[in-house]
Amino acid sequence: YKDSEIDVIFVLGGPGSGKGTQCSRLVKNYDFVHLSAGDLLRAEQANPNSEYGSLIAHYIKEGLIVPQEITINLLKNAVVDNHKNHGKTKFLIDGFPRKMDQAVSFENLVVKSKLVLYFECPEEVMLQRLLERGKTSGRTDDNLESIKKRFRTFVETSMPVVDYFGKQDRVVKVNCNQPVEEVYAKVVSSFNDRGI
Ligand code: UP5
Ligand code: MG
Repeated sequence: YKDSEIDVIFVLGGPGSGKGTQCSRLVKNYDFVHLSAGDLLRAEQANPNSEYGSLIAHYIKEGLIVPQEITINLLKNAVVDNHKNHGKTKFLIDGFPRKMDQAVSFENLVVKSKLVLYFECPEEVMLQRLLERGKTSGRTDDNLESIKKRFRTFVETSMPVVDYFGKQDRVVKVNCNQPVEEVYAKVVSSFNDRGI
């Protein structure tokens, strides 16, 4: 896609920082399509016809990044489908890219992101949220052991992506250790500032 054809916003932040929560709020007030890379991977994993089911299950439980070809393909198909068949032009891509190779490939293969929203949150806060959610989420990675691995992957592998975009002045950082409504208000005002 050309930059002018579709708008993509990457939504990044540690596990449990509130990416999904804020994206759900945003789609109510803006004409965005919300694409969560994690949700797409979980759906692919649950598809009995997929050849990647057991591979994805393993990576998610271990808090590791699934090989980029799989994730980029799922995202690209979702963007193209929404654009071609539903005329959608604005996308929130939640939880992606979380490794440098993905960032470079996606921007080369699909489109350059207009903005990166980064939710900053202390680990203790994210840990409490995820343990609480784990009581009912059914997610195989919402347990202490997997959560620790996810935190580690975030620090070692995903933060360099945020820093890379930061150096290009494309990141809006939002402190998300606050009630959902307050975080949301900050997101909206940062969008207003940037004419989104
Ligand atoms: N909550 C949210 N905001 C709150 C607030 N302001 N105050 C109080 N509570 C708040 O929120 C988490 C919980 O916190 C919820 O219970 C919520 O109510 C509460 P949520 O909005 O779900 O946070 P989110 O950041 O979306 O957390 P999530 O667990 O989804 O983040 P992850 O990044 O860990 O999960 P994701 O689904 O993106 O990825 C899962 C795995 O998939 C990865 O670990 C990886 O193995 C794999 N993956 C890849 O391999 N490649 C990819 O590109 C993407 C994923
Ligand atoms: Mg999420």
